[in-house]
Amino acid sequence: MAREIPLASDELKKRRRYLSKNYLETGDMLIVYAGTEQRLRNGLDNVYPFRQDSNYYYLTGVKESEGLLLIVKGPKGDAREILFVQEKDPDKEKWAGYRLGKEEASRISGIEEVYYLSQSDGLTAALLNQSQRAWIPYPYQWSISSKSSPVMANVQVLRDNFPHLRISNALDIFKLMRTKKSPVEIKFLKEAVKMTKTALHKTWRKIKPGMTEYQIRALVEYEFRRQGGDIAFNSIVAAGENAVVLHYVECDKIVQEGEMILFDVGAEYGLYSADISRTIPVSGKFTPEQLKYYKMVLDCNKKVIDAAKPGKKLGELNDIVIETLKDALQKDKLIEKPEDVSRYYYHGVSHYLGLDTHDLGLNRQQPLSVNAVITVEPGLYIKEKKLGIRIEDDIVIKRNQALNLSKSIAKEPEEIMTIMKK
Ligand SMILES: [Mn+2]
Repeated sequence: MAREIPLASDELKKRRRYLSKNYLETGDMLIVYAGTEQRLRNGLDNVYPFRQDSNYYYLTGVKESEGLLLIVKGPKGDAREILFVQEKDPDKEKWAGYRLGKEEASRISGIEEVYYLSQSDGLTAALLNQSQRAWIPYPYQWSISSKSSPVMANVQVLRDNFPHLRISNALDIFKLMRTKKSPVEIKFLKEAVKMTKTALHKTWRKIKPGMTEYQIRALVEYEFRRQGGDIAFNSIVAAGENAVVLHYVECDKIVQEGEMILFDVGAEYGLYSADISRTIPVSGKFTPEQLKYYKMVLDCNKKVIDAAKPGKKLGELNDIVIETLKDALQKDKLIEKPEDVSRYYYHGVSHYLGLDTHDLGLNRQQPLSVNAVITVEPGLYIKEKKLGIRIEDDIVIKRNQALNLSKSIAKEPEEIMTIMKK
């Protein structure tokens, strides 16, 4: 990741200070783990790819497996920040890679009190004994069967060993903070979107009938990596009727002349995710029927971007799509009753975007705030016509109007046809 600019420790300090000042009370302690520990595949020595926990990264800027962040709010309103990281170990580093060590982790995060993990149990227990409340992020939705997850195991350890503690879900804090993006975060998102644009436009020029979906996906992902980016989520390249499956990932079909291909892909840059959908004709030309439905979706996409302002709710934005499609599809005679629109459009139009593709954020009935970043992704899925269309942009909510980060990724039919001709 040669191109990645590290987060400035000033910004990280500001985030931690804001969090402890606004959300922690005296006697509170925040606990954030670096992520799920490196997990072995089938008990052998091959591990699953590690992804830093977004909240840990958001507060520390540290990219390394294991590790633990504690913030303890003291009696005078002061906040003690402690970071534990993996011990330097020249032998292990020869096999599994470089470890930051205390000095480097301190320099990146701006946290002065950094220790090795071997010291974490004793100090953490002592601090928990003095605290009244522990804030720890854990999934909102979990069932009995997900109790085996490492995060829930940690929550259970807290409950069993420190029964005096009140345990609160720190996601309630992170969702408020992470909803509003800073200029640095928007810069990262812009870069991720730019990489995605290059990947899509370059790939479209190479598409020919007879290729497979996975070959086309490989071209997109090659471009992400060539530019120093990563793959933010399982890329969707779905031709013909595969495009009506929202999270289609098999990608094993041969694409045919006359079909459309739906791309829902995103590069990740500095752990920030782009999320872009475009739908293009395999042969480089739309049929009149494809164009008719494509324009309905494009109309929805533009109406929602125009309407996206501070104070609007995601639920209201989705209503715009439903109303627009109800009218259009009734005129088209594809549906008789307005409520039948749900046969052809069956997801929400927006979600928050950031360190996670489906980012933490406020719920659908809470108003949008300035500097929130959301997707706008209306779709139309007509299985009987073997046609699925989605057009998705990534936008920043500004004071008066939305800033469309993906404005320059072609979505007008003429623009798409021009790119594909080259
Ligand atoms: Mn999306």
